[in-house]
Amino acid sequence: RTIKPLVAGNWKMNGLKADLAIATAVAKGADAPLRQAVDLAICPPATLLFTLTASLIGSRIATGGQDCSAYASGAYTGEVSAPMLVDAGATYVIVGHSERRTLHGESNAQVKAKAEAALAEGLTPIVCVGETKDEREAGKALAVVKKQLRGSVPDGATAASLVVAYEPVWAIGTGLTPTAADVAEMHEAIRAELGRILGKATAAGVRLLYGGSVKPGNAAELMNVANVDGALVGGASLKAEDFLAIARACA
Ligand code: G2H
Repeated sequence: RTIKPLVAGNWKMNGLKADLAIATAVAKGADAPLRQAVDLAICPPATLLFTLTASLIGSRIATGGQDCSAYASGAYTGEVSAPMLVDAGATYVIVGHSERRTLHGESNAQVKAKAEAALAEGLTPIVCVGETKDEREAGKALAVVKKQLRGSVPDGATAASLVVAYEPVWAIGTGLTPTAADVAEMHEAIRAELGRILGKATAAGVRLLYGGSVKPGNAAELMNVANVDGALVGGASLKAEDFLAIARACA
């Protein structure tokens, strides 16, 4: 591998104080060789971010938010801003997850504005893209994802300050995954499209994560696909052992 992989856990709307123990168990299980080979991050709900980050000091495991506002502060009830995530200790923030795009109607332009708000604060946005089942069956998967990239990749991103996650909507939380060949085709297309948007040299270093039903049982196959530089893990990140097994599959 020329790019150090990133395995990020997306806890989604799961996690109470008692679940801080999951992060502690991940930190305990992530030995030095694993941490040297793979960057690890946990994205808990915002309520746990400060405490969870503090509990990981010294572990070199990063944390992230699951979303951020496009605005830094102001009258936006219920929103969490990028400066707030930084203040709570975050390094990353997921933007444009399909659950935000679908359940909250977020457009590419909004996702881009959020990613730019993150970059402005020194946070690394994890920009999510992915096609629906209907779009894949209609043969439109590549076109849909390229359009999402053109609309939502932030201006001014560098290789180190941007992560892109390919999450086919039909694979999220369903136990279904694309074939290795489909992932390879998509990730190659994403790298090429990023090259057109950001320039080839930058695109070559951007980490491209696969997400959608990554489990210990399928991680090795998915993580060995060309242009897959890690994973965005939902359900399996709520079990320390499973999350660590997926990280080891990237090492
Ligand atoms: C996709 C993924 C994490 P899961 O949403 O972002 O979730 O691994 O549960 O499919």
